[in-house]
Amino acid sequence: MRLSVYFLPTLKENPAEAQIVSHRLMLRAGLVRQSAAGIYSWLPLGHRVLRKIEQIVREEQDAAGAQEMLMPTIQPAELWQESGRYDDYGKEMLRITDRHEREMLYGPTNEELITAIFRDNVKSYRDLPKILYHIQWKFRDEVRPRFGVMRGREFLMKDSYSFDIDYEGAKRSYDIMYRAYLKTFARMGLTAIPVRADSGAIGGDMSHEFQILAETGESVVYYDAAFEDLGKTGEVDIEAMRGLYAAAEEKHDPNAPNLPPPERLRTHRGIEVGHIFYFGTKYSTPMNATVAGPDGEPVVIEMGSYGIGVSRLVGAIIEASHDDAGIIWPESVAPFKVGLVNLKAGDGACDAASDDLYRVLSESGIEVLYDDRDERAGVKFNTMDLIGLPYQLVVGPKGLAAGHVELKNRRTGERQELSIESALARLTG
Ligand code: P5A
Repeated sequence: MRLSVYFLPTLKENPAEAQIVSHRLMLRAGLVRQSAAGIYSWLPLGHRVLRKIEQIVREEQDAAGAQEMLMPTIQPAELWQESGRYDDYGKEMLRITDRHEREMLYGPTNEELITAIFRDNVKSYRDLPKILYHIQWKFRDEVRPRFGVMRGREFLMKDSYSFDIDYEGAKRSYDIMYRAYLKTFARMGLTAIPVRADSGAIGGDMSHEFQILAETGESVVYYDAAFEDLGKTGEVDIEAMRGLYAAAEEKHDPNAPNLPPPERLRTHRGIEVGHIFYFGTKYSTPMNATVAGPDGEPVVIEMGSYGIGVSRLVGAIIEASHDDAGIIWPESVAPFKVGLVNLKAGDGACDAASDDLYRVLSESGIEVLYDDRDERAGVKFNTMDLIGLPYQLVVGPKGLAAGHVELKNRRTGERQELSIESALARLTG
């Protein structure tokens, strides 16, 4: 993509309305624009990141055996009256009346709808277990939408739902999602700590939140310092994690048997990027979702639900990975891998070399954002640092005359002078 034609409205100044660094950077780097309180448009650069995150989530759900589908954003009120949550959900639910005076709502979550679909279409225990998921916009009329996409009113969620014949099966499904979540977040360069949590409005007996440590997090978590070491290895040792103490503030128990000694007990603020629930028959009983068991008798199905805040993750990743100059994208979610900077647009040699690099890299399947604008070098470097692409490939007249280009690693700041061939090999290898 050539920057001269790309829609990338960056801001020099910090927007006054943004209180936390990720929100400031998302506005400054031209990722999003607010359309109403807690409701955002995703501009091309932000949209690319959102889609990358979504794709990692999708691949790990598919690998775990979950099946993707797509439910609508608008749901009928009747389903929520069946489960009993229509009144409970209160003002957070955006209620809509259609032209026939039917009560509808913009879905804040999908337990009711998926339970109805399951009930109407699955008749035998032989069809279990199943895990279904979709990635769809949700609406929650939060009292205090804030921190940009972190606590929005409209937000993108991946929500999965598991269906099993008994508790053992449901526990297995829960563990499958628990593992898939750790892998998912690790692929985004995040260490997520699974903490025991309250199940709130979703309900149920067992629940874990996946928390990213960050000063700006809205939650407080208690955890064993050993989690920090597990994160550092880059490998996720799930068995080791399961035994370690980690709890949300409201679940913190100073008498828990696996509580670490005081010097290893940490407390920190966290951002909740995922939340999983086992709630048994909370929805299947009132909604009468049963299948025929082995003896032909109806059995009420056991369920769980599993959410990931896809749009929140964009903000959470920036909170975890930035410096004073801007965003530092982990390669797996970066909108482009390389920012190609032509330091002297209009100069015959620089244009020819840059155009050539752009073509060769693009043909090798590398995503390149090519700054071919007629701007000062300082402006170009600032833009690149702000938008945080993993590599910057800089083509300037002096270097070219000496036969080299410069490759900068955004994370380490390391710069190397390389021949064009070596730079290409480095980026495509
Ligand atoms: C689990 C899937 C549920 O809704 N039902 C379906 C269950 N869980 S949850 O914890 O309420 O939400 C799941 C994840 O969605 C993100 N999230 C939000 N992101 C941005 N703005 C919001 N207002 C918001 N509310 C929830 C979180 O990442 C949460 O873990």
